[in-house]
Amino acid sequence: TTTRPRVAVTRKLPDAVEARMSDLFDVSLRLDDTRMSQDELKAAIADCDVFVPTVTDNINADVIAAASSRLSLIANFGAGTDHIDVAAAHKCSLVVTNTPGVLTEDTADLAMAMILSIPRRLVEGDRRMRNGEFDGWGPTHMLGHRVRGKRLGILGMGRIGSAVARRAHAFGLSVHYHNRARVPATMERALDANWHETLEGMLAEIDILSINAPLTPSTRHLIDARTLALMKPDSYLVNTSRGEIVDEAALAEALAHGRLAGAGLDVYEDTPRPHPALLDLDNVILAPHIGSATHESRREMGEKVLINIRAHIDNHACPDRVLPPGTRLSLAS
Ligand code: 8YV
Repeated sequence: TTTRPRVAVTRKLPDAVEARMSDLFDVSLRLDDTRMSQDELKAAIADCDVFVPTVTDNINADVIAAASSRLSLIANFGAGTDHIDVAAAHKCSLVVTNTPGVLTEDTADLAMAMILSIPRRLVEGDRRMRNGEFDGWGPTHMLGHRVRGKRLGILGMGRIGSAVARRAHAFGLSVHYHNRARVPATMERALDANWHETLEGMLAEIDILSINAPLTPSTRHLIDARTLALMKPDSYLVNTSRGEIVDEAALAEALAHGRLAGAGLDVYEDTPRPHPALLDLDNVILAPHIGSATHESRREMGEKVLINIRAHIDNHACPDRVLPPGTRLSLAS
C-alpha cells in the first residue's frame, strides 16, 4: 500500500468535510474549536505534506520557514489569502490554493441584506423592540431611506461584486463600480454597471458603498478619513470583504458626527473586536464574519480544498492556484 499524504488542518472543519478528508488522506484533525498559536502553526506545518489553514491563521514567512521539505501545498479553506505570505510560499516552491466561487452567492446575499436593512434601520428596530421601546406606530417614527432609485457603488468588481450588482438591479439600484482594471465591455453591459476610473469620483456620486475587494497593499485603508469625507452625509457603507480596507477609527468618527448615515460590517481591522466607538452607534450593523457561513458554502469550500489537494497529489494543475502578487500572466516576453 502507498502511504497516504499527510494533511494538517488548523481549525475544526464541518463534520462532512472532516469525514471525507479522513477517507482520502491521513489527517490530523482538530478536536477543539480554537485557533492555533504561531508555535502550534509551526509544529503543524512541520509535520505534513499538505497544510490547510483558514483566515484566522497568520501564515507569514516565519511559519512557512518551519515547513518540512515534505510540504508542497498550502490549500487554504477560504477565498481570501491575505493572511498567507504567498510570495514566501512561492519562493519555497509551495503551491497555494483557495476556494473561490462556492461562497460568492452567500457573501453577496449578506451584502445585499445589509444594503436593504441599514437604510431601513431593521436591526436598530429589533433592538428597540427587545428593549421595550416600541409604544405604537407613528407617522414620523423610525424613518429610514428608500433603497429603490439610489446609486450603489461597488468597490471591487470580481465574482462577489458582480453577484451584488445582479441583486442590486432587482431592488432598483443603479450600479456603479471602481476596480483596479475596467472589466470587459460584455461584462459591464451584462451587469449594467457604470465604470468610475477613480474611487474618489465614484464616492462623491453614490448613496451606498459595497466593498468587495481583496485585501492587498493597495487596498489597505483605501477607505480612510480622506476618502470618507468625499461620501455624501446621507450615504451608507457595507463591508463584507476585509476589515483592513477601511480605517475603522475614521469610519466610527464619520458615523458619530453624521458625516455618514450608517454602516454594515462583517469584517474588522482588529478581528474579532470592532472599534469600541462603533458599539455605541445605532446606525451600524455588526456581523461576526458570516459572509460564507452557510452549511452549503462551508461544505463546498471543503470540497474545493479536497479537489485542489487531489489534483496536486495526482500531479495535475490545481484548479484554484493562487499566484504571488505581480506574477505576469501575459504572453509578452
Ligand atoms: C471564510 C472568507 O469565513 O473566504 C474568505 O475569504 O473570509 C470566509 O469565507 C474564511 O476565509 C475561512 O477561512
